[in-house]
Amino acid sequence: MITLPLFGLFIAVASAIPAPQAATAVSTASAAVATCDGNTASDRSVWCDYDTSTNYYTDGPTTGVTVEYWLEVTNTTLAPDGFERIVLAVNGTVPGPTIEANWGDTVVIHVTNSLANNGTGIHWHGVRQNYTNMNDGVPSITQCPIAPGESMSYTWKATQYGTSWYHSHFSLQAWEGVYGPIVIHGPATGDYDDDFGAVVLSDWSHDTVDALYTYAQVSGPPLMTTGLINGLNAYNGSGTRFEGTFESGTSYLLRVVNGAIDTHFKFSIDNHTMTVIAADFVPIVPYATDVLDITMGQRYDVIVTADQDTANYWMRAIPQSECSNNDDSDNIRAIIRYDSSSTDDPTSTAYDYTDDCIDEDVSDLVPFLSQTVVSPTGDDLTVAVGKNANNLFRWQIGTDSFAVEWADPTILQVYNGETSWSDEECVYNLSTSEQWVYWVIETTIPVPHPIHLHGHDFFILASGEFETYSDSVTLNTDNPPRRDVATLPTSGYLVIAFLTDNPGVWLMHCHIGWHTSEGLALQFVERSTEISALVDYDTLNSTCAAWETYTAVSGVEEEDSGV
Ligand SMILES: *[C@@H]1O[C@H](CO)[C@@H](O)[C@H](O)[C@H]1NC(C)=O
Ligand SMILES: *[C@@H]1O[C@H](CO)[C@@H](O)[C@H](O)[C@H]1NC(C)=O
Ligand SMILES: *[C@@H]1O[C@H](CO)[C@@H](O)[C@H](O)[C@H]1NC(C)=O
Ligand SMILES: *[C@@H]1O[C@H](CO)[C@@H](O)[C@H](O)[C@H]1NC(C)=O
Ligand SMILES: *[C@@H]1O[C@H](CO)[C@@H](O)[C@H](O)[C@H]1NC(C)=O
Ligand SMILES: *[C@@H]1O[C@H](CO)[C@@H](O)[C@H](O)[C@H]1NC(C)=O
Ligand SMILES: *[C@@H]1O[C@H](CO)[C@@H](O)[C@H](O)[C@H]1NC(C)=O
Ligand SMILES: *[C@@H]1O[C@H](CO)[C@@H](O)[C@H](O)[C@H]1NC(C)=O
Ligand SMILES: [Cu+2]
Repeated sequence: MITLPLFGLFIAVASAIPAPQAATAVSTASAAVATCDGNTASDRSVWCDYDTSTNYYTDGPTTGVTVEYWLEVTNTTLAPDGFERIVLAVNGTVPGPTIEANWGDTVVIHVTNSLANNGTGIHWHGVRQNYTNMNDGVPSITQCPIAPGESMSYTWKATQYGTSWYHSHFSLQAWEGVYGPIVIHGPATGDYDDDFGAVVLSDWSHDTVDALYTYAQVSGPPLMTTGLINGLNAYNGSGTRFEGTFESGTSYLLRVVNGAIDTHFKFSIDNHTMTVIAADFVPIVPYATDVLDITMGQRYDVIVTADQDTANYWMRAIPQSECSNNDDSDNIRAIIRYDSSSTDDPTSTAYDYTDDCIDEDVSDLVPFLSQTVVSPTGDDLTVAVGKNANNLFRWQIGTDSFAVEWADPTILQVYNGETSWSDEECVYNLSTSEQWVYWVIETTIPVPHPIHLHGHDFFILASGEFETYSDSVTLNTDNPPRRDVATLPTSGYLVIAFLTDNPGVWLMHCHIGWHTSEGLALQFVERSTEISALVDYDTLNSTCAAWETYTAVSGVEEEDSGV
């Protein structure tokens, strides 16, 4: 049992917050709310001595509390949608246990790889890893893969608050089931009564993604069988849907995460309007919507009030056919019940929507904490696709398709004084500190890509669909939307900027699993001269040594980009 001490008030999480949803059972959500002095249902903006106006990039609480988790990656058999298959899972469930902490806590997570035939490495998606680059969990970049039978501990401070997820960054393993929610309790820009907890959306196939990768490389994205909400769905007459209970009159904070390999969802709850209060780890000025666009890797915190008739309602995650390929699009559903004793299926009707794959409108995503981008300098990066010598799809962003070695992480190379890089390592050297950097990311290909940046939130200066970037495009530098995943629109452009305030080796990549594996990534070495001092060499060295020992025996081959 983990205890989560709250500024002098100690509560046992296990009794206050329900266990993560097991993939075999129906779960009803409704979590206790963690609060700090001043934080009440009628004013969620306050958090002890801090509040939603605190500049969390430079300031924030230090609780002195360490929350510790032990996670085990295993090979098991589950039937998330009623169909049994091999899955790789964290602690035997999909999603794995929720990592919970308070803003300002130190989080320590011990990860054990109990798989026989894969390495692993867990990335804490969106977590800034402020001066803790080695804990970013990316094999080939910040560590060697954790070999079978081995463990590695990750330590980071929760300098942000809100919702995210952790997932394996080894090969396609995340989408075999190695993921789970992250909840960092803190203030909020909208008021709510209860914390509903995470609502993790994913796509799902009856074949493993490792098996589908061959097809993906030859023919493009495979058709997915269905999708899951919090690891559950009913498919073809079997399986059980996720269920949640609403008490009439109560307002709930739902923490929506898109953990899919290749699906842009529109998320909605029939008859209910959502108030959106955070985009990724960035609190925003609240706005209302009935249907929410959420692409891979993105999160939205939304408040939903149980203000409708006592009935059952569908919660829906609808793959958008413009960019997603799913055989069960109308059936990726969960149930919200006002009367928890009811067992009837809802009869509610979906909101209308237009099938497309664009982000929520930038005019709605206004960060509550205003920040300005000053005199950025940068580069133009083109996203393109081709076939390699073996006639397999390879994507690129910038000059080359990304390919790096599991056994030779960049951070170790920097530690060892390396300063020259091969083309396919796609290294950008950002040596100046506290400088605004921008990248114009462009594509002429009619496929949108969710672009994810490690180690920073980025600022969205401009974007356009079916448009070519030119110097006449106006860049919005005055409190533009800020987050860690944004869509490079279909045949369009995305201009992002970020501040070099976090020394380390960081990845920027497309969050479509197939594309990451096929090379749509780059890395940047930020303030390289400061990196060695941040490295825990013993951990890096022993993880790599164990990986070398494993590969010498298993002969495992790297058939992807290495991330
Ligand atoms: C990030 O780390 C640096 C260096 O340790 C520290 O000065 C800064 O206060 C940290 N930022 C936050 C928000 O904790
Ligand atoms: C996960 O499983 C490990 C044992 O494999 C156990 O020690 C740990 O408490 C579990 N963690 C959670 C959060 O359930
Ligand atoms: C999981 O177990 C299956 C069946 O035993 C095996 O074929 C597969 O290689 C295992 N996967 C990993 C990653 O260990
Ligand atoms: C991981 O294990 C799966 C079997 O579960 C296998 O198909 C796949 O090739 C392995 N991947 C790597 C990179 O070892
Ligand atoms: C659906 O279930 C029926 C009856 O059990 C079975 O015959 C059929 O193969 C299943 N279809 C799919 C697509 O799984
Ligand atoms: C949901 O909204 C529709 C359209 O406004 C309405 O016809 C229906 O009665 C509502 N359902 C319930 C259960 O209130
Ligand atoms: C990055 O560029 C700076 C300035 O030219 C140089 O001192 C440093 O060694 C370079 N770092 C890497 C890792 O290439
Ligand atoms: C680990 O450290 C030892 C001793 O310094 C060194 O011989 C070995 O090459 C290192 N291994 C790796 C993988 O860096
Ligand atoms: Cu992509």
